[in-house]
Amino acid sequence: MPERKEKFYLTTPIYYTNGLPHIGHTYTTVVCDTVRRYKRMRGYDVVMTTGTDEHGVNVERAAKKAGIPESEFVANMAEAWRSLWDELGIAADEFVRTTDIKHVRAVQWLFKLCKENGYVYKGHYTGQYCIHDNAFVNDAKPGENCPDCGRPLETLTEENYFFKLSAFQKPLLDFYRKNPEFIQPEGRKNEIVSFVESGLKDLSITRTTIRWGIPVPGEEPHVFYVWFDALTAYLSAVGGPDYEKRGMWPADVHFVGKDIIRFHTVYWPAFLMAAMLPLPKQVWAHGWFLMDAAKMSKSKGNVVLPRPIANMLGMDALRYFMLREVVFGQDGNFSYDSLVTRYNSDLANGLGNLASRTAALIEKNFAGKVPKSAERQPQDDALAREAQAAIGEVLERLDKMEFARALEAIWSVIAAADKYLTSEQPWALGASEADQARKGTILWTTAELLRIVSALAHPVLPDSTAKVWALLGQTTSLDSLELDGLRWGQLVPGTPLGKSQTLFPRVEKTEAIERIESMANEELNSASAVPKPASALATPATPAATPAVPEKIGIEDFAKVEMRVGQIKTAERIVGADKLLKLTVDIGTEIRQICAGIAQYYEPESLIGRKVVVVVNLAPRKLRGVESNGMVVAASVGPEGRPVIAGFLEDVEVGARLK
Ligand code: ME8
Repeated sequence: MPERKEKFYLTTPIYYTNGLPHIGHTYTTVVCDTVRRYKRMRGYDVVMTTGTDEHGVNVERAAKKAGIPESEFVANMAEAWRSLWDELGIAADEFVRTTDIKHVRAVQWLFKLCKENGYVYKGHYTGQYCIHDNAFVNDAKPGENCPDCGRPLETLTEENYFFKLSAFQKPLLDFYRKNPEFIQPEGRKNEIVSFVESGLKDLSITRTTIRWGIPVPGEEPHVFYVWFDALTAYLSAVGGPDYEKRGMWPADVHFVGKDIIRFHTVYWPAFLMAAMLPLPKQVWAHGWFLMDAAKMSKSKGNVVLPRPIANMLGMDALRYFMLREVVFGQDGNFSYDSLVTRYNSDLANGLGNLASRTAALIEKNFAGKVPKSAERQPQDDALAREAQAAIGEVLERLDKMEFARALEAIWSVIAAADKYLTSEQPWALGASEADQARKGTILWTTAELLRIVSALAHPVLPDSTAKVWALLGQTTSLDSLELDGLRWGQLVPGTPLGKSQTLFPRVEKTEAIERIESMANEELNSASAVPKPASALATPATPAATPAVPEKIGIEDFAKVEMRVGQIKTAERIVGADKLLKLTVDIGTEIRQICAGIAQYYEPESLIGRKVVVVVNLAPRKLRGVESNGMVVAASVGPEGRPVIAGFLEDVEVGARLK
C-alpha cells in the first residue's frame, strides 16, 4: 500500500431538478456508490460527487407552474434529491448545485480560460431547438420533432458565444487513440469516434433566450448554455479554480447513461482542452433501465420509484437486483416480478438463510462462540479454495465494472456452502468428542465463508453485509476493511457471535408487488411527488374562445404610435409593488424613467444593457406613485399573460424608429 493514499474521484451526472429520482437515476447513483465503497476498501482516498442541474427553461417553467421563484423551487428540489439519497443510504462526498456560488465562479472561470486561449467567439445562430433537452438539434429542419425525446422543435435565432469545437476534431481523435480506455464500454467508443470523424461544428455556449442561467460576466443578457454550465460541476465540486489544492481532479471516472455520452466524451474534453486543464480518465456510459421495453422517463409517466421498493424489501435488495440483473453497459428490463423473485431466491433463501442457519447451529452447539476448525477433510478444503479463489475473481470483476459477474461469483460460493452444509449435516452429528470436533470444523468453515462473502459483497449490499459481519462477532467496521488483506482463515475461534436477526424475511410475491405499487401510486399522487410528467409541467392550453374580429386601423393610426429602440441602463425593484420594475432607458435622445410590470419574470440585473422596444409618445402616468414615461413592449404569453420583452435578432442602433 502506498504511503500517501492514491486518490480516486468519481461522479454521477448532476440530475435535472424538474423531477425526483426514479430507478434510472438511482441506478447510476448506486453504481457510483458501489464503486466508491469498493475503492475505499481497496485503500484509495475516494471522493464521489453527485448533485443537481438547476438552470434552464424547464426549471423556469416548472417554477412558474409551482408559483414560486426559481431559486426557491430549485432549493426545494435539491433538498428533496439530497435527502432521498440519504434515505437510500447513498452518501456522496460532494453534492453540487449549479446555483452554488462556487459553481457559478467555476463556470465563469472556465469560460474565461477558453476565451483567453482563443476558442470562443461571438456570432449568430439559427437552428432547431428542443426546449425539453436544452439543445439545438444539428441538421434538423423546421417542423421536425426532436430525435431524442420526440417533442416538436422550435426555430430559434440568437446572438451567441461560440465554442470552436471544430478545432478539436483531431485532438479528440488523438486523445481517444492514446487513451483507449477513456470511453467505456468499447461499443460506444466506435459510435463516438465516427461521430467526431464525421466533422465537428462549432457549438454555441451562451444563450440570450434563457433567463434562468449563469450570467456571462459583462455580457448580460447572455447566460451559459446548460451543458457548459452543468459539465463544469465535476470540476467545481473539487475546487474549481483551486482544483490543484484539493488534488482530486482529473476525475477517474464519470458514470453516465448512454443518453448523455456525447456531452461527456466530446464537448467536455474539448472544453477542458481549450482551457488547458487535465482531462477525465474515463467515461462509463451504461444502458437504460426499460419498463415494458420503453425507456423509463418522467415524460412517459412510466417511472419506477426507489423509495417504495426500499421500504418493502430494503435498499440492499434494490441495489443487488440492479447490479445482478443487468450486464453493466447494456439495457435492462425492470420488472417487479423479477425483483421479488431475485429477492426471495438469492437474498432470503441464499445469503440470509446461510447466515441464519450457521448462526443458529453455532448458538446451539457452541454456546454462541465461533468454534475451532479441527482436522480438515478434503471437502472442507475444497470449499476453502473456492472461497479464496472468489476473492481474486471478485476483485478482478469489480475492477472491470463487471458487477453482475462479481455477484455471480459470490453467489456461487454461497450456493456451494449451502450444498456443503446440506451434505455434511452437522445437525445430525452427536455429542461425542469426535463429532463435536467435526461439527466445529464444518461450522467454522461456513462462518469463515460468510465472513469472506460479507466483505466481498459489502460495496453492493452495505447494510445487510454489515449485519452478517456483526453477527459473526466482528467489531471492526466493514467500511474500512482493506480487501487486499482479506484471506481465508482469519476468523478467530472463540469470538462471541453478535445478536441474531433476520436479514431478508421471505415475502409473498403478489402481496409484495401490490404493496410496492400502492406505495408508489401514493407517492406519485401526493403533493410531494415531483416526478410529474413533463407534459403536466407545460402551461395548459386555454379553452378556445370565439375570436373577436379586430377593428382595422389605417396606417395613419399606426403612425401615431412612436416606437423606438431603447437600451436599459438601470433596473430596480419598487418597494411595495411586487410586479413593477423601475427602469431607466436610453432612447437615443434622452434617458427615460419607465415602469414595467415584469418584476415577477425578470431579475433586474439581467436587463441591464438589453435593447428593447419603447413606446415613447405615451402620455406620462404614475404607477404606484412612480412616474412612468413610456412603455416597454412585451408579448403576453400563456393564460397568465407572462410578459416576454420584445427584442432584436441583430444589433440595432439606440433611438432607431420602428416602422
Ligand atoms: O441529463 N435508465 O440529467 P437527467 C438508466 N442534467 N439510467 C437512467 C434512466 C434510465 N431509464 N433515466 C435516467 C441530465 N438515467 C443532465 C446531466 S451531467 C453534467 C448533466 C440516469 O436528470 C442516467 O445516468 O436527465 C442518465 O444519463 C441520467 O440519469 C440523466 O439524468
